[in-house]
Amino acid sequence: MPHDPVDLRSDTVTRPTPEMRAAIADAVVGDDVFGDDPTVKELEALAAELTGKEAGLFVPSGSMGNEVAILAHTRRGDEAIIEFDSHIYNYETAGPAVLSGVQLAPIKTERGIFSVSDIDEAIRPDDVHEPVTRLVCLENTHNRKGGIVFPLDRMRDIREFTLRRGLRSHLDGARIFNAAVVSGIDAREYCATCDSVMFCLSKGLGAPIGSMLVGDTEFIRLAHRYRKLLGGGMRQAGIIAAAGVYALRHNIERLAEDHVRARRLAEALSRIDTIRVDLETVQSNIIVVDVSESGLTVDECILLLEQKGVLVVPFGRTTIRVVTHLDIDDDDIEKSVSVFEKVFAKS
Ligand code: TLP
Repeated sequence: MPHDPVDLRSDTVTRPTPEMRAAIADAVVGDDVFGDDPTVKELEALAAELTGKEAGLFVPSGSMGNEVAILAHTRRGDEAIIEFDSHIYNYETAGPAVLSGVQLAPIKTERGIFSVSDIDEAIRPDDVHEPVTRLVCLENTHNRKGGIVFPLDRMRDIREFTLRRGLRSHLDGARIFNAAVVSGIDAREYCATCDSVMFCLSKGLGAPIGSMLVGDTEFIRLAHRYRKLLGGGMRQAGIIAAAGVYALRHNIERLAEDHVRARRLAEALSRIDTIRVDLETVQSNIIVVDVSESGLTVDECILLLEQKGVLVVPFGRTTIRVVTHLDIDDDDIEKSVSVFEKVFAKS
């Protein structure tokens, strides 16, 4: 019998554990569009509490959470300042342009962390020819930059600046609990630096479906309307919210295990001569591997790794991404190291 492959494509691939499935089976449900689902309400209250915000909204996906936030913060013709390699700019199928009529002003950075002066330079003057700068979006941890943590003091500086300049701010915190666990800083501290935060239940936290949007009561009231507009009003959603409640109660602290395994794997990969890993960026559960010196294309690398039982994804023209998560154990790390060593051995 061939073994299951080691699936390092994303932390989205986790499957609910028997305990989480039991929580799903026992969920008390109602029609959430009527506001009747107690489990959804419990999840929204718990998300608000853990992020230090007034209110929460359960959304089907992280992308919908980000797009609902942009709809709620902006008007057509506005501009939002954002990092060049961010998820919103690269992977949400031009959602801000299509849904909000908002233009993005991307800032290029080396490691995903921009500064107050970067924002200052990107702000538009009050000129009839130009869009109105309305919103700043941050991402923490930063996916394409290898799971790097946006430092809290930098986020606080940005908060002080955006408030002073009358700008709104949104945090794509799909993996904000990874950032909190890496740094030992309460997620509330990070979330206090932005008006709204989206975080995912369906990534490292191990739930099958769903993300949360949190912010003040007025923002969430508006977001609720936009979620409905996008078709995100769900009925007996307590079935999936129960997995989210379980994830928030049981799976936050254990993210540290994913980080230790990612670090171990990254260090082993960095010792292979034909590939490159920037160990500085390996702070959480994501590793970006540069294969440009391997003599193989990204597609060839992926195929060879897959044939030997390790799944990864392409992540640019010369890089692949490797992600640790709840379903990856120490044996999987050992197996992955030996497969990478074979595939990338100098011929
Ligand atoms: N990221 C996915 C892919 O879409 C790339 C992944 O495998 O990492 N923000 C960030 C920072 C994300 O990484 C993702 C998903 C999202 C938002 C969107 O979440 P979903 O997939 O639930 O829409």
